[in-house]
Amino acid sequence: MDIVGVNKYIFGAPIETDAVTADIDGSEGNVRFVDVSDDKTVLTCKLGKSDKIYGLGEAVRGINKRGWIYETYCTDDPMHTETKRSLYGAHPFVVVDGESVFGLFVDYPDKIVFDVGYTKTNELKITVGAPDYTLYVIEGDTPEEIIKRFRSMIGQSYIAPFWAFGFQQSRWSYYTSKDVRGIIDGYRKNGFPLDAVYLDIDYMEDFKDFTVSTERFPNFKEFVSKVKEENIHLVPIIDAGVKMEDGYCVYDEGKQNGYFCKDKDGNDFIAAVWPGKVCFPDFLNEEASDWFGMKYKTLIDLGIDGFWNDMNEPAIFYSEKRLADALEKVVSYRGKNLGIYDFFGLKDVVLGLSNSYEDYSSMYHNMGGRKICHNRVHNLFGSRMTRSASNAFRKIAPDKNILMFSRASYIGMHRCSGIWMGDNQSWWSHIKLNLQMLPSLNMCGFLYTGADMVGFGDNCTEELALRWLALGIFNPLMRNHSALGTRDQEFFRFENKEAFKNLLSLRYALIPYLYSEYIKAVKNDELMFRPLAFAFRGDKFAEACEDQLMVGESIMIAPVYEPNAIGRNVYIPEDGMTEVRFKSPMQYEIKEVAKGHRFVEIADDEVVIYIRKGKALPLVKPASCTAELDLDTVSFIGTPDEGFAYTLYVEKGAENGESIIEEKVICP
Ligand code: MIG
Repeated sequence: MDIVGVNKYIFGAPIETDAVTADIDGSEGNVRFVDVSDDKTVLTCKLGKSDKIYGLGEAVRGINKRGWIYETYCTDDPMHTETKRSLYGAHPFVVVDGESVFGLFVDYPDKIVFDVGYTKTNELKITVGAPDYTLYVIEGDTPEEIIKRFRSMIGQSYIAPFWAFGFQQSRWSYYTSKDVRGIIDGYRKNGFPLDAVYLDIDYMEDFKDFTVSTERFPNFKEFVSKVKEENIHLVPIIDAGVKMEDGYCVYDEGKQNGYFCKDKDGNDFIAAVWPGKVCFPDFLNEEASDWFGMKYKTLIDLGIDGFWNDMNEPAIFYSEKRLADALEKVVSYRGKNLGIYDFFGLKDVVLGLSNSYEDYSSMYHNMGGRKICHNRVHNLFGSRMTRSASNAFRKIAPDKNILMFSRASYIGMHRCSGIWMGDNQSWWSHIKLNLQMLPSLNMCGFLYTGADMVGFGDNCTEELALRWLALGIFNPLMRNHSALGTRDQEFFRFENKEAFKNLLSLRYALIPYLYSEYIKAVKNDELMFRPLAFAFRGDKFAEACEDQLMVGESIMIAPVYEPNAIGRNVYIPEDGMTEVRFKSPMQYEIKEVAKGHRFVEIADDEVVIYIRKGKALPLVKPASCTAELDLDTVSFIGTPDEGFAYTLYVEKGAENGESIIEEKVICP
């Protein structure tokens, strides 16, 4: 592929990551922005007072990333407070939008620090741990042009199966097939739509990957096919760690063939996660990776057609060695009169057991015969796990497009999988974080994504659930998921059933639009969720807007994300937008609105959206699942220009493991 406007600079001896698929000639040496004092500084660059920085994918804070310090480092951390520097995915791509406009992709699979006006308010500084990386400087007139160029460098984004645009219900955990049955009935009997139910770690036998508890899920194959007849897909979780247990075939095969990560002496590296002691498949080793991928066949043969890969940063509760050291240290405190610093020291010993840098430093990979310390390739681990599965799916079931999404990720993985936004909380601020992360992830190629709706950790309220749902219906991955021990939050459990049912039905009415806009974003290397700053360049209010989004070509959303609100301030960026106030897909009011700021009353059982002037929004008759959506029922709302035509994408089966997609042009 011919990519113009990209300059590639190779420093030292970078590790091959596969993030970039385009052939781009590289040169060694200095870049024009570079003003570096040492070889670990990728660059420093001055920022004008109003320059904006976009990108960084999965991260806390706003769409404009300015004013914080971020680290791209796959991290298992369920507390997504605004002071965190990294989350589960590592997406080292930024766009500087100011007097000069340019994009930067630092291809380097260990930690990179992006100091975006934190240490010095007027400076962007990027540093790496070792001077072995590839820097791409991407030119373009606008952020969107740069993003498009970047996306064309890294290859086309993953296309999820159509059914995965349906509503999906999850919880840690539905323990038995009876529990799952109860969830399906809860939705179906109340007339709520549903397409999938998730199986979290407790479906397994002792947390062993690719096993199913025969006690809790007897006749699993029959059960899967029974619920499939009701148009429900079951989506099991797969964890990165393989339980150490002689006689468990995945462990035995991995051990015999040397497929696990090693310690410095060449023995299998042993950590502890859910099953107790585990070994990690060496996903950086092609042969081991191919082997693990084919293991998904066990579940695919039972009728499973969707998976989520978890704990693949990889998350480590503790390692044998560190636990031994820690216990020794703890014992050393015995009998001491603990001063306050000793006391904190003691606490740190225990708190520091999980996900420790020392553990990652003592784990080794075999990359094409080279022994590579995990530290150097940390951010590739989860991506390679997921790629191993996706490569295998094509061999195992080429006639299906199997759903796949992962928790950890690096750029490049967007070609074979989606991601979810990890363990958020039932907090009001996390509705906004969900909104802000969507465009940032799109910039980095991740289009099939969504947050755990209504919040994973902590207890939600009915009001929070309704408000979150009003944004959730636009997430491509629309999944309600919650943590062990939290309040039940399946939508049929709440009091105002009618409201939940209406909002869920609205999602189904919107699916053909959302799916089509998603496919367009994939095919054209564009954003499905655009900041107003991109759509209305030069308008200072649009450029500062952090809580509204353009979704596809026709609409703008402005959800409520505060408790006890009667509505919110909305910025209307252009004249002639159509405000649509939905009570249900069938019941809505329309009015034309003029450019400017306005307070819009929005009740918690309503969704208000805005259709762009000259555009129209296709809606279909809602159904109880995606399989029953009838595209012949499309109708349009809005004020389409004369000659307006809408390009609809429709999935027609699968081939080579990918959806076959048909294009249909329809007119209002
Ligand atoms: O340590 O499998 O992000 O979605 O429910 C927690 C249990 C492990 C973390 C995942 C979450 C999942 C949970 N897992």
